Amino acid sequence: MSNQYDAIIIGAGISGMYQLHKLREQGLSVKAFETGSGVGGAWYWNKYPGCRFDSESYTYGYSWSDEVLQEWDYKERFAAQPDTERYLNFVADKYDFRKDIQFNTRVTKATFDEKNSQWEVELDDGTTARAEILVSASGPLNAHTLPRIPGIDSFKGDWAHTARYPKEGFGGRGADFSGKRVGVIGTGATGVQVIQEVAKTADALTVFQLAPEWCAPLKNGPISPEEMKDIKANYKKIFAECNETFGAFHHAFDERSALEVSEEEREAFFEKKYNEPGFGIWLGNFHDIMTDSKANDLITDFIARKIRSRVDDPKTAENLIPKDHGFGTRRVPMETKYFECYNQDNVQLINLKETPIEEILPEGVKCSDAMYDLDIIIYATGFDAVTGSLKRIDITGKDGEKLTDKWANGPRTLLGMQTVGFPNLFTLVGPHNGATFCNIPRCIEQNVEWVSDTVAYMKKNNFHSIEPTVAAEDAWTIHVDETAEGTLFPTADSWFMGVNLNDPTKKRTFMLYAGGQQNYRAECDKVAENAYEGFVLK
Ligand code: NA7
Repeated sequence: MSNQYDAIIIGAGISGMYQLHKLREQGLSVKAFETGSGVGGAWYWNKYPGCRFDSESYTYGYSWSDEVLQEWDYKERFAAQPDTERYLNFVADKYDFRKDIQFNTRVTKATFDEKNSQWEVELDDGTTARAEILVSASGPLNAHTLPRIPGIDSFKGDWAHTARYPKEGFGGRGADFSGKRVGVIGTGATGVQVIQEVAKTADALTVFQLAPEWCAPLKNGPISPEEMKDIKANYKKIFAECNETFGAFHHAFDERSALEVSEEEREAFFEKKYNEPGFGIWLGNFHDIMTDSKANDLITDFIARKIRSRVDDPKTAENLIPKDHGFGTRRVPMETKYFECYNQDNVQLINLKETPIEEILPEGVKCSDAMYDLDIIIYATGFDAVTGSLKRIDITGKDGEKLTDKWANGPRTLLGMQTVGFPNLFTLVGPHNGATFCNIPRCIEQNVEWVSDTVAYMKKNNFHSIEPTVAAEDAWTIHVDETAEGTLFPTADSWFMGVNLNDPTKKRTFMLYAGGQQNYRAECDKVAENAYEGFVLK
């Protein structure tokens, strides 16, 4: 059986839901297919203890619905996962999204039918569906990766990757780990959130750390009803301010160089930023900390001193200080008393660079020097970032070309929205896209609106196919790489750089657009204003 639509959307997270809304507004027949049983994407899947925003809550929601803005109250400056999942369900209910979403359904295959200029998707229930427009809204951090450790399946206790953590916790105990010996593998943004939560109740928590991160304080706190009232009156201004900054966060880089101010002034500024809520220490710092290695050395040294001052045992402190990359060149995990966890008797840190994991046994984790018996293992080992969720679908474009083959040496795109040979396929928050390094809903709205306007333009002008030119794709791909070279990001291995030690086939290449979301937005607008220059419309 084949179901015919004007557009098919893969995924019903923040981007999929808004894309559904915008295309439905145009009177198109639209269907979204979602693997999960509910809406929310990342906020549906990531139910691990301690999961919450690093973006200020009131900058994160959809800006397109005044009703939602006025009806939803945030209780915390950085909302926890259950609140965000509730919020996204509230929006889905209000706009009756569910009637056009088929849940519990994975898109396994997508094939372009050149003759009819249509995509046919195959679903894991054995059915197919067709549409002229195919929008992937499958998320940049969705395809989770487990470590390649011998014996991983032999563990007899409870275990989960953070992105598939059981909703009710192990044994229905939520975040109560009393009486349990817990191991956490991975210390990125997720691992840090998990560790500080598990440390509160576990009898014993063993952290298996491959590489420490430059974490900084989140400074979460409540939002009072009065503050919320004020926020509601100022949403327009808040979103406009976000849209003026590099990453669409409510933090803008300081125009001064870290090198031009006196030592006292610099130290006082770093201290102020360290004590402010959110990403200000990273994205509201001196503008050159991300582009000039001398400026970066100064903030790196400041954060190292902070870690030393917060961790009692000097050897543990040194193990928690990154030695191979500067502050901010990888994603900065935001923490709440994270470093103080290591001063507790129930928490121990294992430096896997010194004593690597050899295997996982039924009783726990065996490192080169010792065996750690465990009841629970939590894998916070990250994702096949940005391209992973696309790679897991067997996507075939013109002339039988596979997307995985085309991107075998790294993605090639125009604006991170489309790739040559795959007409009418739009990749929201895809590789090379300005939305991927961003306070994500702010940039998702830009992505979705651009795609919606493009589809409307096609309909109005009776075009049935859109695809980049090879020259425009080459130019954008080179621009993405050159823009990254102007920053310090390529100096570190990270998921920004496509590095994932659990997937050795992945090439080291910059996956995002580092030119700032304002510039990205301007580039997209310019293309549309110039009748989609760089694209072939037929
Ligand atoms: P990340 O940031 O990719 O972190 C994964 C962590 O897991 C990181 O510390 C890895 O060390 C570690 N890891 C990965 N594989 C292994 C193995 N095999 N053994 C031990 N440790 C391992 O994922 P997160 O979920 O924390 O965050 C992803 C994004 O979600 C984050 O940036 C936010 O934007 C939201 P490594 O770094 O590879 O040395």
